[in-house]
Amino acid sequence: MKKKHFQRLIKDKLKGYHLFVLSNREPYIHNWNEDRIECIRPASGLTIALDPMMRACGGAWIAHGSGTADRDTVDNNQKVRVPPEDPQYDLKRVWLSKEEEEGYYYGFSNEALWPLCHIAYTRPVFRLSDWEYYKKVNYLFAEAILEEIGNERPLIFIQDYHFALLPRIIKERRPDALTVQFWHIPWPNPEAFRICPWKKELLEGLLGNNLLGFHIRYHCNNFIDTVDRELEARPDRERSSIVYKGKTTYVRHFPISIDFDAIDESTRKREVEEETKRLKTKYHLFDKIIGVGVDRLDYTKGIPEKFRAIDFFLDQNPEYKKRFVYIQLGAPSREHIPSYKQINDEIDESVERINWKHRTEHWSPILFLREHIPFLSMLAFYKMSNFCMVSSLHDGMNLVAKEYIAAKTDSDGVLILSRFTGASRELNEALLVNPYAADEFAQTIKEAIEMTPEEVSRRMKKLREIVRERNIYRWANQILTKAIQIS
Ligand code: GDG
Repeated sequence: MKKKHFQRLIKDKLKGYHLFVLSNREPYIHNWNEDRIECIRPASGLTIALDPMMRACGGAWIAHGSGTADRDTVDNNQKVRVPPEDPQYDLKRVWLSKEEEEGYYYGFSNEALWPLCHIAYTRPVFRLSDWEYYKKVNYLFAEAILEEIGNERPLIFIQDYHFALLPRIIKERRPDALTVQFWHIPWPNPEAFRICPWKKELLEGLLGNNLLGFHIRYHCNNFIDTVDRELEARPDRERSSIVYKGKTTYVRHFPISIDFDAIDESTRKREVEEETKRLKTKYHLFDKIIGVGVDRLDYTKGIPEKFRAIDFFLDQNPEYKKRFVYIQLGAPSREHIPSYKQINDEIDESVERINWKHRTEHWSPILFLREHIPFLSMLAFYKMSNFCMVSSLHDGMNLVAKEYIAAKTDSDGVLILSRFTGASRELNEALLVNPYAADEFAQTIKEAIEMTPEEVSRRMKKLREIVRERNIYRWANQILTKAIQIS
């Protein structure tokens, strides 16, 4: 679906509704840089995905104001028009104290719910104080929205696991609100979920939604099974819905995607070509077989597993020494949570060990760049690479896999993709791997490198057709269309 087509369609469908998007992370952050204010776009799948939809529809996006200059850029209603270069919608900021942010965001959202929903063998931490802050912040965000609701019927599109309680709070005050929530991470099976001490409150909160979306059918089924186990509710598996206290919540899957055309066009720019040359010179990459990976530094992304596979690959195929470089881009994330410190240490340790083991005087196999790199440089890395590795141990969707495909304008790259990502359900022409199985993973790296150019091109062309067609506009259109249909 083309952006323009989507804009026309959705404007028409949303007549009579006032659209609100709600997420923890802002789509635009204002920061002080010495005596100048600069605006950045953060590295998060969901903000990158939803900004194009808001640009198309207008309305208000409500999010936590986290930038050092955020307070200096809002009006009296805590709002600023964005995008800065071409304002098209309101960003309303909610302010949190350090304690609130610590308890709600780092604590309950990311030390309890994140590991609870991802089966990556990191234990969730359930602290009563974090839970209290989570409840409080859900109320704060609900207030911020309720202040904005006017006479038009509100359509509130809630993002993610930070706001499981919010739909019920809104519904108590505004029963006419149409609430839709998209859960960007997996939903685990009932056995995994049952350990949460506040499981009933979370489920009741989510059942305040008219429509609840997940990336894949499997997560919908897990959610319905969990509700069936924990609450006196009536699940209807045929219609994929749940009736609880007389109200119906529809549960549907909507695989999220990217703005294919925007990435495709950006990658064709001369700046990206120039950046490719600059990076190849800087890191001595001419004449090398190049692998690339882009991840937030998170224990669910399977980064040490990639390094282990490279170690195996070089042990088994020493003829590739000096001819091959794997570049891992890692944007720092949630750094002061202990499990994240641990994964960062583990990554450093394994890069050091594997590079030491295989290195020669002028060559090391892994180039690890721990930084948030500019978008165009990321495209340049994609463009120059022979293959990309996405090795998540568990991932709702994974947008990097789709971005890589969109950036491969010459169809000259292979995608190696973990079977445990939502993306693997759609991207059949990728080489699918189990990241835990280092030997199989190493074999797959070899297969990617040795694949004939014809086969590389055949696979990538098919992948590009899939992602071009199933893009972010189709995703947004499908969710909003469904919401309006059931309202
Ligand atoms: C969650 C779910 C789901 C990363 N490093 C840099 C950078 N990035 C960008 C990527 C991509 C995004 O961040 C990461 O998105 P993912 O989808 O891969 O992963 P999560 O952040 O875990 O997202 C996930 C997603 O929500 C959407 O529903 O797919 O399953 O976990 O867009 O490009 N961007 C730049 N520099 C970096 O260094 N510019």
